[in-house]
Amino acid sequence: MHMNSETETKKEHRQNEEHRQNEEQRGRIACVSRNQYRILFDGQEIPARLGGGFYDESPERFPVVGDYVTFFYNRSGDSVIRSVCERSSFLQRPDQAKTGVMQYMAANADYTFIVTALNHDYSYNRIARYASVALQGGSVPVVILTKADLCDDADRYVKEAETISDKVRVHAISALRGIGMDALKEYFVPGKTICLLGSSGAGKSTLINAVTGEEIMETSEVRESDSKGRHTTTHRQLLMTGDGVCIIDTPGMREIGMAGVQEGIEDTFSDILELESRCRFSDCRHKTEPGCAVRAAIESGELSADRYELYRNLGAENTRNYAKKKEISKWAKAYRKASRKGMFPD
Ligand SMILES: Nc1nc2c(ncn2[C@@H]2O[C@H](COP(=O)(O)OP(=O)(O)OP(=O)(O)O)[C@@H](O)[C@H]2O)c(=O)[nH]1
Ligand SMILES: [Mg+2]
Repeated sequence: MHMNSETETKKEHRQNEEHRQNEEQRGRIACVSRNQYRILFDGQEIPARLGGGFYDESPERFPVVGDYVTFFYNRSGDSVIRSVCERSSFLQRPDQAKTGVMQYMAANADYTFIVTALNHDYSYNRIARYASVALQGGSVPVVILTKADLCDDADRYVKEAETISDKVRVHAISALRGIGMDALKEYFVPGKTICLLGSSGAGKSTLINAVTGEEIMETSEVRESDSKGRHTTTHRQLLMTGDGVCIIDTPGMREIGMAGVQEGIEDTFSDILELESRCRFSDCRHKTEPGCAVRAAIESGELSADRYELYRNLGAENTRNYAKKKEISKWAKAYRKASRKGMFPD
């Protein structure tokens, strides 16, 4: 009797599995390594690869970590990804080789934590860059100043970082000493996704371990002399906590270039845009024109000259990279077209 019911359960399980295999399923990309994907599905990670439908797609249509995808489930091997669902946000940056090609970092992050340590790592300029990328991508930027236990003057940095943009909120924490962690609870809400970006050694993985209460991610010491990290996290990884919060850990970035982020920059520096709109002449270059609201604001101290210069520089960098990207995508399109026609041997 006992044996029988066990066999029945097994049979039922097998039938369920078969049923699931033949149906299209929905899951979420947990990590990507070259053309190997891992999908978070039914509480576990399963291996997957792209279906043939992606052959003609442009690179930004390929799945990235955080993407919701539909796929054909394969219990005993690679599942096959059919399509990428519409993204609510998309974080991207130009590649470090400065070829104008974009690197697609993460999709569907509700919040982007801009993680910066309160040591040599802290940079007003870099935080403004990350904020522009997050806003451009449709994700809410939150600045997390880590290692507050090592800094005598954390409040001064919080105040300064708050002047970067009225779109960013700033928190100083110490994941190791448990300082300021309560303030982060409002972001770690079931169903929400948080992506952590920042330099190597800033404390991204340490923060994840502190929040989850487990040593999920590997961490390692920074170099004494300049507080630089050792690139401990080597790939982007989506994790789901027991209460259903998704966290994306990423490898530390050396720099974050500006490309395709004009609106993000304008959003970050929306106060400057507002000033520009108040100039007497609509084509004011804010140099010698009379009735220039930007110059007046700098003279009165309402706008810092450094911040205005940063806004101009980021915009100029973005325009340069945009021209390069356009040129490259023209070539890439021509190449794809030619290879479809069989003009290139395999
Ligand atoms: N004192 C102090 N040290 C911290 C804090 N947070 C992280 N650290 C230390 O900083 C070092 C680097 O932390 P990680 O979490 O590995 O940094 P990461 O940002 O994940 O670095 P990558 O994976 O290389 O991008 C470790 O030795 C941590 O213990 C903190 O709040 N206070
Ligand atoms: Mg890490």
